[in-house]
Amino acid sequence: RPSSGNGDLDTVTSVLPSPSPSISRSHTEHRWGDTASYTGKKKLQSWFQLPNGDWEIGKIISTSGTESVISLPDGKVLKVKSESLVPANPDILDGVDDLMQLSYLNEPSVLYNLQYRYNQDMIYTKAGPVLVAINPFKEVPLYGNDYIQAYKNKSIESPHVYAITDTAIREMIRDEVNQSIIISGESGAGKTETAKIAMQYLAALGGGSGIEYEILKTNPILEAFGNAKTLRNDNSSRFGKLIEIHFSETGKISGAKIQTFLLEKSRVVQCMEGERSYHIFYQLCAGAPRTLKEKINLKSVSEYKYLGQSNCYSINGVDDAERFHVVTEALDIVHVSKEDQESVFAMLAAVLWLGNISFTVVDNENHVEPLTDEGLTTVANLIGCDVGELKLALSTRKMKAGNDNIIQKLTLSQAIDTRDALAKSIYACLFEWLVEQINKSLAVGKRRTGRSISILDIYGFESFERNSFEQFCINYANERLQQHFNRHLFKLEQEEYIQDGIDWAKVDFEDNQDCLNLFEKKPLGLLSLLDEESTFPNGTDLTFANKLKQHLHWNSCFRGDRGKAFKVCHYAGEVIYDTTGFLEKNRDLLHLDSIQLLSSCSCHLPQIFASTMLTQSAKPVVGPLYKAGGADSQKLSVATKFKGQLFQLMQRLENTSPHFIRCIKANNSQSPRSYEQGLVLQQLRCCGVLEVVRISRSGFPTRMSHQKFAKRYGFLLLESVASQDPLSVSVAILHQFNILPEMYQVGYTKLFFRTGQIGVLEDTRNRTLHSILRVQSCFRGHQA
Ligand code: AD9
Ligand code: MG
Repeated sequence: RPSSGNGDLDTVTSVLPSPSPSISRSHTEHRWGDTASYTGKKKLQSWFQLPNGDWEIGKIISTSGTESVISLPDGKVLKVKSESLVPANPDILDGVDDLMQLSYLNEPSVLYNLQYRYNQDMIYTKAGPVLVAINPFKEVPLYGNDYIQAYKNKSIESPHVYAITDTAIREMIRDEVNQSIIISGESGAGKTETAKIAMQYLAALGGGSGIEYEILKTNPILEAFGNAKTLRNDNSSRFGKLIEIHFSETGKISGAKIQTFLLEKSRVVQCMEGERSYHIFYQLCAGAPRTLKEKINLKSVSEYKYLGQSNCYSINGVDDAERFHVVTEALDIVHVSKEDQESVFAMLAAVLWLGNISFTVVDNENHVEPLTDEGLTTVANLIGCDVGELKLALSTRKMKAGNDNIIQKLTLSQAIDTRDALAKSIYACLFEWLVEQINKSLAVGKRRTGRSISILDIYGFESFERNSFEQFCINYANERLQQHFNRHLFKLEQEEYIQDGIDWAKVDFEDNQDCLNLFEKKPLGLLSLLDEESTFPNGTDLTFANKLKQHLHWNSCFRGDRGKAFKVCHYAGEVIYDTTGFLEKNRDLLHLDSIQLLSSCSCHLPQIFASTMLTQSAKPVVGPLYKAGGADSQKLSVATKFKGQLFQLMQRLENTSPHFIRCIKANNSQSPRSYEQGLVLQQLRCCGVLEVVRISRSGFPTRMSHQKFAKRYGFLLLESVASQDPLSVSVAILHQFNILPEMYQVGYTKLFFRTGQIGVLEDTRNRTLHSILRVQSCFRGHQA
């Protein structure tokens, strides 16, 4: 290993090309390997791609024509196309803790660096301003009080969630600006765990009043009600969450507020083979004491149709009964009374029993009625309504025809939809109500003079084989967040340029505004057209898809696809959406009859739910107002409501200083060892880490102070310069090497270079130093 001089002679002997150790220490300076000028240089380490897409490192032995011969670490020798080679970094840069320190900032180098660290349990790495966290899928010894203290005292500097959270606290206090920590990544990448780790740090530093304990206890509650086992993650959050933690002027936590987004309701009535519904159902069935069980007529999980359809009741290593106790304790701590808790459990039991209600045909037009059995009577009992009323609500619908009110009987599929819609609504309202209770308990005092740190744990970009309405909403949200991310980085860069008097106009940044326009433009955008079609009584998924194809070709991010499908070119890649179910999911109808049923119940939660549902409508609905088809057309569509929430969220985030954490999973098997390059690469792309790299490349990413530049390359000058000040020397060097004027800018203190420009200088420098060295050793040999 070279000693850390300033690129003096003694440093060049062991590594080529020699990165100046001072370069590798500054996070703003790097260069992007220029493939064209690089290929063919002998003995350099280089990446080449295997047929399976993985990258392998080798040394170039020789180059002839368009081909190069390279040797692999295992001794094998291979002939490859020179143009396919990508420069590798010198060994000295193995495992640097900020990707921006890499001399060559290309994909394989980024992948390798992350893997190198991951193999040693260094799961956190910086990419400039962004923290990359790779899910270890095992316990790593990086957390707890000792670490918290060490980060607090700054006795550890390696990248960590603690470090980024510490920065947020300091900046909040120093600049008096609210902060946000924005966590994103694929399902199972570690967002929720990361959010908890950040909360832990905040609680440790800002604790004292006791409220921090309450804040931490919201996690088991929200996870019980909003998380479920999926094929990707045993504890998958099925909602997005923003928690805003408030601090007093003295830097102590004074309260918090939670906002949730887009809970996946459909899971309550339906889930895939091998997945589960929300944890709380299983926890309740396993852990409820006998008296409670009797009171709410609770059976074991296998007796409930909603839970039985996916053939999965338990999670490896998880004791649902024990978790139930953790949840009830947490509910106590956030001041949900025992009485309210019992009401909550009664609602859960009602949802489960709703799923067991079955129907029987009552006439020759296939109209149905619910069977009066244990399911029906238990539900009526639990929500506090008359059995007859419940029966009616599940088998008929009041309609208005002209001036008359008529009663329409339901067919089996209509009745099942009505029943399931009721179950989903009860659950979703229950979830919202709980969040509201938690917020009441955590409420910040009226004199809210301090500042806040918000943590956003939200579903990352999703692209599956089949993408539906959920992916549509999630990816739209990510598109918005990506813009926020880009603009923030852009701003950071801008500030640095302006500070150094650099002509900012020469920097070209891409934006994803086109894609956002595709979603948001009125009246011809994806969301408007979806809402319009959702209100048409005769609208179907197919007519919706056709309308998109007819009206949206103005936007380059839109592509029609076969049948009911369409494609969107997102920043993270192209996604094909299948419109099947879009209209229904967007309308998310709950018939007025069901709302009226709930408001007539004697129990207080159903009444609260009914009034929430009514106030969430755009206009209050009274009586059987709706059109043929029974749609309560005044209700806000799901997409519109989501857009509103998202705008609110963005507005809040705009007023904060953001910190970004990108979670990555190294494999799809939740295993602690394997590192799949392709999978990691795709995520780096989707979560914008490669975008950070791209953004820094698109400006003048390499920066060096006048002094450093003059010192490093000054000895290469062929003619002496009249004035020896660093700026004059620097300019003379630039001229001698014919660096084109558009390739660099001279700032007040620094020189700014386009990607790869410094490579030429570095190569010449290395060659020159090498020959000097050879001459010296020759000379020494001579002397000896
Ligand atoms: V989802 O989009 O909500 O489905 P997340 O939230 O990204 O997803 P989560 O935080 O739930 O993923 O992490 C998944 C699992 O990875 C956890 O249950 C842990 O078993 C594991 N994990 C994640 N981060 C860590 C960590 N820092 N240390 C140890 C971890 N294990
Ligand atoms: Mg999660």
